[in-house]
Amino acid sequence: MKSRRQFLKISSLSAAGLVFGGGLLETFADNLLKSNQSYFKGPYDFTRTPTYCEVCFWKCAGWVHKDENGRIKKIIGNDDDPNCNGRFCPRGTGGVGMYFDEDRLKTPLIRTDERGKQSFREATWDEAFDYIAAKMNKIKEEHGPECTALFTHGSGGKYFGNLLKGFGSNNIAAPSYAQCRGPREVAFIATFGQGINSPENTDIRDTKCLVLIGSHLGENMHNGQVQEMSDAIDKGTTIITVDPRFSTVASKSKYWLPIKPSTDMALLLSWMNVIISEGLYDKEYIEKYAFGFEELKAHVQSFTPEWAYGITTIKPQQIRDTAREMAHAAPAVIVHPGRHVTWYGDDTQRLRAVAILNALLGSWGRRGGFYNPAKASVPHFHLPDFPTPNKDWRAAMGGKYKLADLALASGVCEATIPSPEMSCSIKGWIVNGTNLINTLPDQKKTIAAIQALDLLVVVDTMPMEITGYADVVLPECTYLERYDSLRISQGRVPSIALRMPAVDPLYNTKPAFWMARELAKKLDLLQYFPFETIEEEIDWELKQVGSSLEEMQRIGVKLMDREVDDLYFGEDEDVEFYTNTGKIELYSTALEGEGFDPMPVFTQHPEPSEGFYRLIYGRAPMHTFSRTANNPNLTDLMDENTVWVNPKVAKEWGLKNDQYVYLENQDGVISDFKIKVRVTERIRWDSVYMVHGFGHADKRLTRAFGKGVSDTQMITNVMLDPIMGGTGMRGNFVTFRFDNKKTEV
Ligand SMILES: Nc1nc2c(c(=O)[nH]1)N[C@H]1C(S)=C(S)[C@@H](COP(=O)(O)OP(=O)(O)OC[C@H]3O[C@@H](n4cnc5c(=O)[nH]c(N)nc54)[C@H](O)[C@@H]3O)O[C@H]1N2
Ligand SMILES: Nc1nc2c(c(=O)[nH]1)N[C@H]1C(S)=C(S)[C@@H](COP(=O)(O)OP(=O)(O)OC[C@H]3O[C@@H](n4cnc5c(=O)[nH]c(N)nc54)[C@H](O)[C@@H]3O)O[C@H]1N2
Ligand code: SF4
Ligand SMILES: [Mo]
Repeated sequence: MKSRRQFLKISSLSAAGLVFGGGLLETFADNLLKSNQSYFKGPYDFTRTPTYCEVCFWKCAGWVHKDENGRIKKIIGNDDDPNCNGRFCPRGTGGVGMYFDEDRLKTPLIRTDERGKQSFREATWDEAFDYIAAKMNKIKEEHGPECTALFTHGSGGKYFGNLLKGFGSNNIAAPSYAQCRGPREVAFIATFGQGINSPENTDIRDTKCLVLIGSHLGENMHNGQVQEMSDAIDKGTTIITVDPRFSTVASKSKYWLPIKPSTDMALLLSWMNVIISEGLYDKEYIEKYAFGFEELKAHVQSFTPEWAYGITTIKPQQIRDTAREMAHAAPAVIVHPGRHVTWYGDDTQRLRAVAILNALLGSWGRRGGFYNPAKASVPHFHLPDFPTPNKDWRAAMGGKYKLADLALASGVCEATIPSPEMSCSIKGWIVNGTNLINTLPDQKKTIAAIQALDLLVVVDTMPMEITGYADVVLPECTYLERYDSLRISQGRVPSIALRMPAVDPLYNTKPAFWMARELAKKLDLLQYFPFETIEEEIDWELKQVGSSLEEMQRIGVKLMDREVDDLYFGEDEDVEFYTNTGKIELYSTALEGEGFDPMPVFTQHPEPSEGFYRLIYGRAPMHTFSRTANNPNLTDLMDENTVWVNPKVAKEWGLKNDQYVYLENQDGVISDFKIKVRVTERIRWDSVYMVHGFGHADKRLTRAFGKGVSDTQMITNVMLDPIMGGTGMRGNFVTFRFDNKKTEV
């Protein structure tokens, strides 16, 4: 294997061998200008360039530092950035590994054998774009432009999005909705008329009581929240953790409620029962702002802690104590809405229960509860109108899921599989920055959709599983080698952050902006790309808000003023909520209007049968999904996942710590690879736990291939949320095997 030092020699930057500073600065800038047409405006300190992190979607802003030879040394947080306060998490610090990873995609590829076989030939960019444009035009002629779709997660989405919209389709979806936070957004919009979004508007900094229901902050390393939580813990804030697993944060909590998985709704309803029956709710707040209190009161009357005990296994006294603890802290209390909430199919209703509980405690709009976030309004250059598509994914799905406020990645996938009910199924996908094979549950379905396509284009930095199915692979340079659209985050203070290249792209890789624009040329859509370079576009945008590219290159992050001083509700303020009634809807008229329960009800979910255990999953602090699975810096810290098994279960099966086993799920799917057993009291006996993002099946990922088990492979039962189409993934059960031979039937 090449050492990193040797590897770096290929970079034109270090090949230039320049020592910069002083008089050499301009030569250096000239060189950069020639080599990648960067739009640098000097003079400034080239040893430190601004970026925002692409390792997860918290998008912390930081500085990339280089040594005197122009080699990347480290990334550190930008002190002015509210998302990170100058500190990166371990993944962000290890992000440079994405640049150094010698398994990266290096040049455009065109498939030579059937999909999934991973056989490609190298191609020029021009050939690749010609191929794509010809196929897209053919789809347009034969089926209409709306039979194309974009899946995207991460920065380049804006440009591929404009390309697709200009082409005539608005099937644009991200797995961060129907596989992640979708139910939360729909539930909070139904209740408060406003979603949570990202970064979450939880006022953890000033909270007195933080309730985490399956949200595993600390392992979920979303930076700002984790920092605020750890400060809060130091200040003695009460933490209540509800988790079938003794998570890292459970160990810092005053109360750990090891709930029986899938029964959270019962706990939430009984908390409401205690808070209402003991008169602990915020009467003034409810009186002034809420709609449907009497209905809710009647609805939860029978959901006593004794009732919930039988379902959740949480003792009635603990339910009462924790409810009182929350009420005592109110309104500086947060019943945290979580983020990855697609669990059991009734997720929108569970998150409605979370929202209602917050309303009863009066925490929405209050200090230490949920603040009102602000976002910088940065004008975009006015583009010509996009053509109106004849239909979209929703129409293809028969108009279901009216309350979903964004497209469903799983819905677009579904609309690709030809079926008699569908007049046109989707024929072409562009997939940017999302490894759909490991991201969408029910891999068989994802692959069936892919096999029905006329065109699959994948834009990625790594040879992830999804690239193995592509007709054309377009290698993007990493975030350290490119500009991207500005980061415009919501927060207490509106902020913008710049990402610019710290170094030239290695190999024959290019940024998304360039790819989308080159494709636009081939498709005659250049009117949607009025700027020749992204630098010009960013500079134009920045100038509309009194900044410039040159300023942002120097400072990286700019804080703006809030337009109105409305972080919290004022004393006795009249507030109108964006709901049908203009009130906080404890009783949801929107859900009722669509034929759903206006107040959350408890549903009993299937339990594992004898010898099977519920598969639950989560995050490790040093990895982000499969994004980091092959990152040399982070695999050094953790290179495989383990399966957590309760000692009682281990004894029954004769399992020992560190022993490798295969898993088999309820549908007879056996894991491709084996996984190490971790025997621990920290998991309930009815469940097993693993970290998502491992068990990679693409051999081109030399560090990640075959390491651990992919939870996605085991998730074949999808519990669909009838309200918004979220894909509940925790209704899968696994058992242990000592080989992976398929039993003959
Ligand atoms: N089984 C299971 N499924 C899940 C989850 C789970 O916990 N378990 N979690 C769900 C959640 S919460 C979410 S948000 C989604 C996330 O789903 P995804 O966003 O699809 O996550 P990844 O699998 O990391 O895929 C990211 C892809 O982007 C590529 N990439 C990284 N950097 C760049 C870049 O700069 N440019 C380009 N073009 N590509 C890049 C990576 O190589 C990788 O192929 O998954 C959901 N699906
Ligand atoms: N390090 C790191 N941090 C990340 C990410 C990452 O990949 N790596 N991804 C980010 C993203 S996109 C997201 S969406 C978030 C997701 O992070 P969160 O929203 O915090 O968590 P989840 O993945 O929903 O939940 C995981 C926890 O739920 C518990 N759990 C399982 N079943 C149940 C149940 O029935 N009831 C209850 N109460 N708990 C249960 C598990 O034991 C585990 O502790 O993390 C974000 N932060
Ligand atoms: S939380 Fe960590 S990985 Fe995510 S953007 Fe921030 S530094 Fe990067
Ligand atoms: Mo997510």
